[in-house]
Amino acid sequence: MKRALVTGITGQDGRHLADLLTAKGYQVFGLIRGQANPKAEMILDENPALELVDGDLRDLSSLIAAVEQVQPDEVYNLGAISFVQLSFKQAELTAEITGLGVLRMIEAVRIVGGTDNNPIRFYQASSSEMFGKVRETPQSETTPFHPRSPYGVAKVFGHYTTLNYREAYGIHASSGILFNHEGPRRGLEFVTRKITNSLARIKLGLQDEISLGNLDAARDWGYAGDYVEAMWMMLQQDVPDDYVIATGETHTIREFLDVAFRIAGYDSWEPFVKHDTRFDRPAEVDLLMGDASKAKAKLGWTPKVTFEELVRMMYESDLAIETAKMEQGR
Ligand code: NAP
Ligand code: G4F
Repeated sequence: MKRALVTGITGQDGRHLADLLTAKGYQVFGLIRGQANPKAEMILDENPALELVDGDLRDLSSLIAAVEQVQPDEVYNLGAISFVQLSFKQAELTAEITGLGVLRMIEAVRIVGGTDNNPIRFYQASSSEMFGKVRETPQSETTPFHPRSPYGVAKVFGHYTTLNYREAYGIHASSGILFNHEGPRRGLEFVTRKITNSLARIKLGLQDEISLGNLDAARDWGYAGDYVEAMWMMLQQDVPDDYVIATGETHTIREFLDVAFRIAGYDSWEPFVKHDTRFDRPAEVDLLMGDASKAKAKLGWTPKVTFEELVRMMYESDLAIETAKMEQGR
């Protein structure tokens, strides 16, 4: 039975990856931080086969202890402050966790190492935010980086740290440059889930409007369940490498609103959306669109869920959640 250690286990991707690896017969260990992390119960209910191990990406000795305890075949480093807007307000903490956290996690892998004939394989959750003010469209593995947020800057550090440990120490370390991926488990702070959840509440008469920032930014949005498969595929390759994972399609926030409100049975979203400058960013990433042809050729990976299917899945899930809450009087 293969053993995997996943950081960021309580996050959207950690939960999808735990399900995928468990279904593949892995024993999955999730790194959990804090004294009594409120999300621990929820993820254990969701996946009872999961085991939790204490640790924090700010604390190297806790990471070494976790790797020693688990003796993993594969480590997936998904833990981060992942909300770009928060990274502008807490830049130092973002550098500490999203940036230096990668160095600590891969250093723990280097120190513990695994056995000579079974060295630990490492996956780093890199991001399309690294492309920032994009130099070309679509963006591929060879597109230069120009990050536009403390989060993007920290991810560039983590990305090059992964590459450096691969070259310097021969670690089987791969980096997935993932474009935005969403789904019903997406945090409510991100724009897609904020829209589908607010829309469900509008439909049920619980809310009147949605306050949003820049509606003109365009993103390459895929489904998180498809994207965690690519993470696993990268670690099954003989040779570690970096891969862009994306759908190759881009849509603005306006287009997301068009599709979501149409699915919910409205002719127009304009009467329900108001602009709130609190959601504008000091520097914006205007357009992301990925070229995942390397992942298709080498990993055999392609996305399955379409943009419309994704929006529908998220809206229907939020409608069911909000209806259940309403019926329970919450
Ligand atoms: P997410 O839902 O925000 O989850 C972040 C996870 O990081 C949570 O489990 C959180 O744990 C954990 N974490 C935060 N600080 C930590 C610390 N000090 N020590 C250990 N763990 C810590 O993010 P996601 O959407 O699943 O994304 C997973 C990874 O992929 C992140 O690195 C993100 O930056 C990257 N990424 C995401 C996307 C995307 O579109 N989703 C695209 C490209 C890259 P708590 O619950 O305890 O806070
Ligand atoms: O949903 P977002 O917050 O995602 P963003 O900034 O693209 O970052 C996500 O994807 C990255 C991959 O490219 C990940 F690395 C990162 O961890 C995260 O998962 O914002 C998307 C767009 C932005 O242009 C933002 O300005 O939506 C715009 N937006 C407009 N109004 C808003 C809002 N974003 C949020 N969160 N909330 C708003 O009210």
